[in-house]
Amino acid sequence: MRTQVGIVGAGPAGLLLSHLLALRGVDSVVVETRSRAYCEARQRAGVLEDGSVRLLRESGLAGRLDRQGLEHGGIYLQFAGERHHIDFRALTGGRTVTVYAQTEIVKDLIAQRLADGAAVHFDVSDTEVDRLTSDRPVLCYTDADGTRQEITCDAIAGCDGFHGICRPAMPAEVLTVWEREYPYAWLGILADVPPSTDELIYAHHRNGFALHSLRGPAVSRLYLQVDPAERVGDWPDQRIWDELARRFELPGWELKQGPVMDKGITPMRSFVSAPMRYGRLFLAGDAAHIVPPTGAKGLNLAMADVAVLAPALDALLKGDERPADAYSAACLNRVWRSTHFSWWMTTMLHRTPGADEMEAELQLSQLRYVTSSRAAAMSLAENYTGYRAQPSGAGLT
Ligand code: RFL
Ligand code: PHB
Repeated sequence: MRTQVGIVGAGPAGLLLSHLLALRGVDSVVVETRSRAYCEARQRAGVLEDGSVRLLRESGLAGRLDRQGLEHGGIYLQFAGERHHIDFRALTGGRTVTVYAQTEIVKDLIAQRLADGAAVHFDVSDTEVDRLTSDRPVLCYTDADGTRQEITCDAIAGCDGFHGICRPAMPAEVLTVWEREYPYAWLGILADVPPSTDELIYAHHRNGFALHSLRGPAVSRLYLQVDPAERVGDWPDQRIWDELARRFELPGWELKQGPVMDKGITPMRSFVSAPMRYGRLFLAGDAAHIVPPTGAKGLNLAMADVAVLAPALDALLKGDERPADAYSAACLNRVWRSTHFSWWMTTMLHRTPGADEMEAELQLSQLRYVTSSRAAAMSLAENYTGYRAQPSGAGLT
């Protein structure tokens, strides 16, 4: 078999790349180990930067997003028994974020790719990539019927997430890796109950961090900081609701409870691997970098990577190598900004097990600063809604 771009992984990065390439007349084949149903049900991110919304709109993918997405003009930061609003619109000249679940984006992308007649192969196994430094790299896999397939490509995109096979296919000596694991995890639930808040609440509490997010007028998404060694079975529903109520407690405010539809524990890590290219293999999204979810950045980074990669691959196939050569550096600039912001939000809001009282006081001082200084609040708002570097250095030099 033959295609122009072989894409490993049908997450947001791989599916969106396939669509953006098609808009440019470039053929691709997407291979995915999981089933379509699994990809469409996996509970993950929920917050889109305005740049990500614009990208989806400009590429004709925002029909349902525009009807069902919820535009949010800020977040709440809660600490020391008080809840403070950070007003993104006022602080950033009108910028907002949109709450629209990653699962919905994945459903929209799969439906669009299949309607356009694209090749998206689910339920594959034993994916391999080879001949990466030639101009005909190959993508091999066993299809759902058990037949071994080999696709000759012009380029391969590794969009196969943190545990995929593409990053390990690069020789270890060409890669530099930066990694930090945090001593806590998130227990996330999806609950069949209207949100108890109009905007997301990020709460600092002695027992640990909590986040109140949402999925629509009737569905809430909530997270609790837990020990990474804990199992979902350690957390019966009522224990979760009691702990959430404790961490969000505020006089005159009540957390509405309802049936829990999904429950999962996610470890927290920062990870960057560079360069994001080896020969004709290009990494995008979680395959190249992971951020802890406190900054709501992972999905946005994955989308931003493929927005750079699609035109770079198009140019490469037409004989111009320069955008492909610039791909890694162009992405890593944004990746490191998001890595720093996500680390900063995470360490400001979580309780390190065994930490001394100094940690809590430093966090509270930073939270008071962010909620009382316009300059500090503006920095948070600018990063949360999506930082775009000013080529001029914003007149600072
Ligand atoms: P994905 O979504 O992991 O997709 C990779 C796909 O590759 C497949 N795969 C393979 N396919 C073929 N052959 C192989 N050998 C393969 N190995 C793997 C996998 O099955 C999978 O389908 O990566 P992608 O596309 O780079 O997308 C990244 C995002 O999923 C991720 O960054 C976000 O979900 C992170 N994240 C958040 N990001 C945000 O921007 N805003 C948020 O609010 C936000 N909240 C979150 C999050 C992630 C979370 N978890 C569960 C990690 C909240 C949570 C709890
Ligand atoms: C979510 O809605 O799943 C969500 C929102 C904000 C975050 C992380 C996750 O920082």
